[in-house]
Amino acid sequence: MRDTPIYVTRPSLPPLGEFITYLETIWEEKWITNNGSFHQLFEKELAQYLGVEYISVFSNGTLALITALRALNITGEVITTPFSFVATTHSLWWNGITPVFADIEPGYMNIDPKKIEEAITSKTTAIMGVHVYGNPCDVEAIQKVADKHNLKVIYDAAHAFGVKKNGESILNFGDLSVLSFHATKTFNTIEGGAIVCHSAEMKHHIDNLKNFGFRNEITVEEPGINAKMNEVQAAYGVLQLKYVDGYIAERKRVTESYRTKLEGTAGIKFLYDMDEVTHAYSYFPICVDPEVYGMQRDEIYELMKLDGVKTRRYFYPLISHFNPYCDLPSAAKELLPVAEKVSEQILCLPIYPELTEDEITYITNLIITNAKGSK
Ligand code: T4K
Repeated sequence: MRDTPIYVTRPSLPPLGEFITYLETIWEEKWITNNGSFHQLFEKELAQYLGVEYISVFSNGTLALITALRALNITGEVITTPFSFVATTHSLWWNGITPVFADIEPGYMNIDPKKIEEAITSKTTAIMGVHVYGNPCDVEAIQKVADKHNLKVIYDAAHAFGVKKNGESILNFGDLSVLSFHATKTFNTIEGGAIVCHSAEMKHHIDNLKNFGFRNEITVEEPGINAKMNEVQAAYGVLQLKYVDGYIAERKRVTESYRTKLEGTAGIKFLYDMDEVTHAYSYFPICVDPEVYGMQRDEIYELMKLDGVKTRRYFYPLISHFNPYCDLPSAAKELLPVAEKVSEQILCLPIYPELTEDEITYITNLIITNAKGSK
């Protein structure tokens, strides 16, 4: 048992001294929220870094998801994945939309475009996919289904900061994409999020929505919300952009080290690589096949916890098992066999830039020595 636990993640913090300099500027300007200068600078630099044209930053990813649906006026039913963080489906609920769960494909654990088509009814207005662990959904196939049935496409891209496919930002697909900058993410602003859109008009609309719906001092255009990012978060974000490439490089190191050390362990599977994808290495998920590994995922999870390694079962239980959603017809287990199985086998190992090679060896040894057939 270790003296200090190894958590599934630790936030990447920018140098404190530099951050204090930024804070001093905010203190001098006495402009601490409501589209201040750091907010404006952050949006500009973020758009450049991500390779997108229009971005609106938010106080967190969940409010950004809720606002994205509102911005597109989505109603009725939306087809989505049960294999995600619960905020994905909650954002539908908060808009009075009925979630319709479709199963995932086993390779990347993202929503299966074939299952989307089967779930379409006369009430369907949109598809909400999630780039789980930053692995892109099959965006081309999803767009094809959407075009055929005249549906909007929203991507929950909470895990997909900086992810590119064939050199193109994954955030440029679909009608809107939503990021999270929560403390646990590859890129964080403590709490935070953003919506990526494709026109100046839409950005203007989203900017108004996150500011109570005000168009100007005396005109409220629509019922908006307060989801603005404050200046302290935005300044922190501007600073983080200077360091994020380093964070990603270290996460890549951790990923490669895990792969090398765990390669060939019976019953442990990695997610497939996508050759054409530039990753953000947000998570390091493995699948534990109990028949081959000789132990259930939950057993190895508990054993590792006892040894001070706090892995997480993202995403278990499935969203479709949670109280608000379990009675929906689409939540029936027999309709979601792949998601049900994956959710029983998935285990996310610790990943963050400061994770040392010794710690990685400690973690992988726990997995290897508990495997069936090892001494
Ligand atoms: N869509 C998707 C697909 C998402 O994954 C998320 C968020 C969202 C939407 C919503 O975006 P936000 O509204 O959050 O911006 C965490 C995060 O709270 C959540 O942001 C994230 N997904 C989800 C996957 O994970 P928990 O309940 O697992 O977090 P927690 O507090 O247990 O933290 C995990 C580990 O991180 C801890 O064991 C220790 C470490 N940690 C955490 C914090 C907050 C630290 O070392 N320091 C810290 O300050 O949900």
